[in-house]
Amino acid sequence: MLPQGTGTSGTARIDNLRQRLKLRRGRAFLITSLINIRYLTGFSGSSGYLLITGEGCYFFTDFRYQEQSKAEVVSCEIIITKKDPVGYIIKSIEKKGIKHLACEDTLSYRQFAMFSKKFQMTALKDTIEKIRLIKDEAELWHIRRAAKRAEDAFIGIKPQIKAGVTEKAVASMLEESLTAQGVSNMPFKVIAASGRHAAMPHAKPTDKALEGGDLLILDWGGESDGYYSDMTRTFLIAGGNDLSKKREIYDIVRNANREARNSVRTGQSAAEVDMAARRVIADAGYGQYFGHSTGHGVGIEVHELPYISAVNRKQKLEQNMVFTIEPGIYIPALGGVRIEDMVCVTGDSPQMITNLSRNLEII
Ligand SMILES: [Mn+2]
Repeated sequence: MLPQGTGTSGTARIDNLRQRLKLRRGRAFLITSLINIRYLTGFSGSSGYLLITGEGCYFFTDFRYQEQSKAEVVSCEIIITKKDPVGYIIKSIEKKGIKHLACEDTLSYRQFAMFSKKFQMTALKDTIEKIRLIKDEAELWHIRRAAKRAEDAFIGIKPQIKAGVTEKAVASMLEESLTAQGVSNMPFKVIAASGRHAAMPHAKPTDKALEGGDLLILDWGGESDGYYSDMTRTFLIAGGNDLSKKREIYDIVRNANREARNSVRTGQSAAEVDMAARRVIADAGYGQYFGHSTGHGVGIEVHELPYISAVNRKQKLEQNMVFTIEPGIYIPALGGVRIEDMVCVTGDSPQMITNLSRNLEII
């Protein structure tokens, strides 16, 4: 199923990390984020610590994961901890002659305090997250498959979305359809927001039935082997009258989405992509109704680097970064529109990961 020779091995990722860290004797990096541990080693369990030294790589877990870690963890020595894993790990790190220990800045304060008693500590921010920014071919393959599953899941239930059906029913149909497509772990609960609820970017589905003239925002994601996708489409429910403002904001958001996608190229800043979308909406007079940033990275987390926001001037886009473009306009009482796509940065124009039509559909 996977393309061959794609460089997805944990060895390559750990080597890459070690090169960046330039660990000297007596120094090590302790990784505690399970998501980063999964990225580096393949371990998918719920308890583990990863220690990288200049020479070696050590994965600590407890007896529950003895067999699983043997099957999953590549290129690390596996150490099964006894009771009190942190105490055990501290002793083991001391034995290696480590004096300076770097940790991730997400380490809990309680554990930070325990390690601080024995080691000189440094907290590192986003070290592995920055490596995760650039997707390799195997990762892109899974992200594309996740998006395909999400689109197929939607196409399967689309005929059943119509006036009279509740938001909750739409959301649960789509979730069942995602499961049927092979999605085993949804990135988030499906958002189905209609009518005035569509003015809330992250509304929870309710018992409200879809009514003629409602804008319906559907935001959903797929998954493939731990990699996620994320997309949003907005529909108009057939019926109702005086739809001119709804059509107007739809066209503006669609133009903003297109302008932002057209601005994606290697070397461009994330802030410029945000501005490309924001300019269209502000020029049309709706700037105050677009209160969130334009996008976010997607991979083994559904929200990860890079953040496509106006403040992210220093983040330059590079080949094989994957993120969303999701401008929106939300007007209290009227409703809202969001059109969210996923792109992969490629040279001067991005490759689209999501492909469902962006034309206004009346259903
Ligand atoms: Mn999103």
